[in-house]
Amino acid sequence: MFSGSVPTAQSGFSYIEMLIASMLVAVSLAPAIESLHSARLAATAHEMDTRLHYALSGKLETVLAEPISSLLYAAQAAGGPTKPSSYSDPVAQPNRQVIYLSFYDIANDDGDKNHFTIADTNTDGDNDPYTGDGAAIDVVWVSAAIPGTRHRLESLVQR
Ligand SMILES: [Ca+2]
Ligand SMILES: [Ca+2]
Repeated sequence: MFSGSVPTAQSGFSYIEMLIASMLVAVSLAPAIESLHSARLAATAHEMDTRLHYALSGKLETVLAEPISSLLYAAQAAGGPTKPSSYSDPVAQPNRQVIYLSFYDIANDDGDKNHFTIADTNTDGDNDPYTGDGAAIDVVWVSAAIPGTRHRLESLVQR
């Protein structure tokens, strides 16, 4: 006779079970989709960061290739290590690259342990260390930065 179980309307998933399963899938997909979106945003930010870094290093290399006399002239014209030099991008340029220049007291010749002050005999009386007898500046500090970002590179140029 008939010994196996008889399929009934109770076998398989009920409508409620299917509904609950669908809701569980939907609820668990939301965080997965959210994390994919976050990962995509992070990758985009990283790509932008990398592009800015390489653009700034290229700018720094260009400036470092300049003759030291030109760097000293631009440093004097800028008037200090916090003032943008003429090698900087125009003010309105997006992701503006700013070049800062200064003489650099690498050997602490004036004994004040400040690299941005220098022993100036001031024999020409103009209080400008870039001119006169004190103009034998051997080291120039060069800094390239993108204001408003963490991008900043520094280097020294020796005569
Ligand atoms: Ca000094
Ligand atoms: Ca001087």
